[in-house]
Formats: sequence, structure tokens, C-alpha cells
Amino acid sequence: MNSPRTTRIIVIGAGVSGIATAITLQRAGFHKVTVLEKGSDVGGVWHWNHYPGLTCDVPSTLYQFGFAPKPDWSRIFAPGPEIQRYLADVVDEYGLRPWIRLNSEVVSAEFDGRTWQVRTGDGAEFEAEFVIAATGVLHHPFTPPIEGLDTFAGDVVHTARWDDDLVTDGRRIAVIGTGSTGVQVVSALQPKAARLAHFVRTPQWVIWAPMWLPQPKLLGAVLQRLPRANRALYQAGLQASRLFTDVVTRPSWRRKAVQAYARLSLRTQILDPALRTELTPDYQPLCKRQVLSGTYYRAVKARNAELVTAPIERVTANAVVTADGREHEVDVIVLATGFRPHDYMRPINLRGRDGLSIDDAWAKGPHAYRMTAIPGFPNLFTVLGPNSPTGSIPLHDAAEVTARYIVGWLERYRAGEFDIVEVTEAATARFNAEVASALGPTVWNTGCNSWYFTEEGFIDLLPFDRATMLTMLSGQEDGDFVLTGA
Ligand code: N01
Repeated sequence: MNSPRTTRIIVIGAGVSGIATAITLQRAGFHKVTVLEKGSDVGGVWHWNHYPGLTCDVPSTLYQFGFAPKPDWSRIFAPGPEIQRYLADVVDEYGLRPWIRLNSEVVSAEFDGRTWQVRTGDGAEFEAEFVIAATGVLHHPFTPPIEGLDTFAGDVVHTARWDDDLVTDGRRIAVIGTGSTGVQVVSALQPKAARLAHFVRTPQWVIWAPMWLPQPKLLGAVLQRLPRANRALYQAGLQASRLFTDVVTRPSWRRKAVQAYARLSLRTQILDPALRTELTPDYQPLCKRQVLSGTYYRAVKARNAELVTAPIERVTANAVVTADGREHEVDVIVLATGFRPHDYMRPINLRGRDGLSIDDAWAKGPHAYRMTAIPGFPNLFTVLGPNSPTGSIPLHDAAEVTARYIVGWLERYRAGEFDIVEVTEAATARFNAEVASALGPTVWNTGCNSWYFTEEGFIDLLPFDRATMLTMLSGQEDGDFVLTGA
């Protein structure tokens, strides 16, 4: 019997999906793995984001790896720094550090017909049989092209690149944007601001939730002593999360119930009719990525706060000017304006078979086979790539399931079954047609603008439940791929 082939693998990114991938590879006995990470530490979004008020609005029980459930979260909804620490701890616990090269931004990855040639910004070069892109979705901050923003004399900061030295207490603050981030940062900054103006272009439904609830210490202590119970709790959470998928993927009584709760959250907390009108969206709850907060409505009602719904016209040296002619004088502008989520892997000069660039391959928007394989890009896979279930299924779980699927291919390569694997256009088109049809009855398709939409107007999410995802990624269907060599 032949000895297993050496398999060199480059993983791009050491965030949630990169860590899940590296550990899945490690557990399958792959040891020639290099993880190239652009940031100065692991953690992905949890490394880059450290704005005031950063909290995970997904319960911690579901926002962790199945192979490393943490027994003792401080809160039901963990604060950002604790999640970042958890991710770093997992990396240490699994001894991954020697594989990870920090401050290493991949600038090009080219397939030469046999192997991938990968280069980082500092000029280092790597060769590998496989590349796995775990580059994340919410990675590139979006700065809106507001006239005069660059002439503002005070401080301008994007939430995803927060300056920890920035003083906000006692100052006049403008926060632009009302997604999950805007709502969290407004709640955190308002109490100590001199004044806070929240610029809301499109109001959001904000579901009331007690984000501050501690996880009982006793529970943490018990789960620490009983790892099996801890894993069982995680599994129970995963099973329970199926109910949430149904809420977003098709009309159901559960969707109606959550939407009624969203409306109730607004009605019971905002009693002033004028303010309530301004805060009432003209689309269904859950259509955009749902925002949860137990403090936002209180913050915008405060005496030092103002909700500004008139469109922003321009920024001057000391003010944000709105279309109604008002000049809102401020000292600090906080851009909670989100990300460019569909720029997967870009601006890497990514070139697949015969020099095909990812920009050309995706001229009509990002698309992949089952979230992970791209025609024209042999021996390359993505984790949390196009159509990832960022709106319905726990993220860590989706990353682990995808990583296991990829490892299935790599094991076959290692066993010498093929040299090159590439998904076909036909299989990718078929998968995308299935997705498009299943997106019809989703709540994301009920008439709102959101970051889920690509520029081409497609909803970049997975409209299936977890069971379907598991089936979809349970084994390789050779008929959907071209296998060559060996
Ligand atoms: O970004 P967003 P985010 N003038 O894209 C507004 C995850 N997350 O950073 O709706 C005025 O949702 C824009 O307005 P509009 C989560 O998945 C998770 O808040 O386009 N406003 C919108 O209000 C989330 O969904 C956690 O009209 C402008 C806002 O900016 C995702 O990150 C915590 C504008 C952008 O909202 C992104 O959330 C935080 C302009 N020119 C975030 N341009 C967890 O707890 C844009 N806007 C896990």
C-alpha cells in the first residue's frame, strides 16, 4: 500500500472559520498546514472589532465551537473581548500557534496547473497543493461617500477600526448607522456623551433582549466538572436553533410570533407617538439582520440624545448637515455603517485555472457550489464563503461542517485518488438555482434593503435548515466535480 501523500495546505484567515478549519485538519492528521492571518492576532471580526458596547447578540452557548464548548461564559450574551479571548484560548489549547503566521496579508494566490503559489504582503512565498479561504464575510469596513467627511476637523472613527484612545465622554457625538453595531454603540456612548445624535437612514426593528444577563456561576462550575453535560447542552442548543431557521426561511406561525414580539418591543418602550413613528420601519421585522438590544430605545429617549432621520447632506469642519438645512455640531463622528460583505477574498489577486481571475469569474456576483467550491478554481475551497448561513444557522457549526466536508476531499487526495479536483459549472449553476428558488419565501425577500443583497440583487444567504446543510455537505458527489491525475 502506498504511503499517504504529503499534503500542503494554506488556510487564509485565523478567524472563526479559519480556526475551525485548522483544527479539523489537525484532527484528521494533516500537519503541513500554514494559516496566513492579516491581523496582529487571531479572532477575525472579534480581533478587529472592539468598539464600546460590543456584545454578541447570539447566545454564547451557540456562538462557540462544538469541539470546544466553554462552560463558564460570563453572560448569556458574551461581551466581545471575552469571545476574542475564547478564540485565542482555543488556538492555544489545540497548539495551533506554530501553524499561524500573523501580520501576513495574502496578496496573491495563483494556481499553476499543479500547485498553488501564494504570496503575502511582506514578500514571503508559499507553495501548497490546496488553499482554503476562510477570509470572512464582515471584513472590509464600508465608509460611505458623504460629501465633506474628509474635511471634518474632529475625530472620525469606523466602529470596525475603533481607536481605543478616542475620548467620547463629555463630547458631542454623531453616530451614523443603525444596524446591530450602531444600536450597540449608541447604547454604550449615550450615557456619558455631552450630546449624541443618532443618524438613522432606515429605522430597524429592535427586539428587546436582556443582553446583560449573567450566566449563573453555579452552572459554569457544574459544566466545568461535567464536560459531557457541557457538550450535551451545546447539542441541545443546536437542536433548538432549528426553530430559528424556520422563522426566517418560510412563513410560519413562529415567524409571526417573533415579528409580533418585535412590534411589541417598540410599542411598549417608545410611548411618544412622534418618536415611535420615526422609529417604525416600513418593512417586516426579520427582513434585515435582526437587531437585539435591551438598552437602545432607552438611550434614544434620553435627554442628551436625538434621533435624526433627515438624510445626511454633507459634513463640514464641525457639523453634520442634513437635508432639512439643520447643522448638527459635533466633535466626533462614529461610522457604524457596516461592511462590504461580498468582497470575499478580494483584493487578493486570486487566479485559478489558465489564469482566470476571481473578479472575472464573479463578474456577475459571488457564487459557489454548496458555499465552498468555485468552478475555475481547482484545489481551492471556501469556508463561510458565498451563501453561508450567516442569517439562520449557528456560524461556528456551519464552519465546522464545511471544514469536515473539505477534509473529506483532502483525505482522498492524500490517499492518492486524484491530483486535482474542480467543481463543474453545471453543478454550481444547479445549486445556485436551488438556492434562488428556496429564497423566495424567506423573510429576507419581503422588501427591505440589507447587507444580505449583492450588488446584482441576489440574497447571499443559505435558505435551508441545518439538516439540509448537513446532507448537502455530508459526502462528496463525484459527478459534480472533475477529478484528474493519479
Ligand atoms: O452594519 P449594517 P452593522 N448614510 O450593514 C447605514 C454583524 N454584527 O455593522 O439601512 C446613513 O447592518 C445603513 O443604513 P441603511 C451582524 O450580522 C453582529 O451594524 O442602508 N446611513 C445601516 O443602518 C450585522 O448585521 C454583532 O439605510 C448609512 C448601517 O449604516 C452585521 O454585523 C454585532 C449610510 C449599516 O448597518 C453588520 O452590522 C454587530 C449613509 N451614507 C454586528 N451608509 C453580534 O452581536 C450606510 N448607512 C454578533
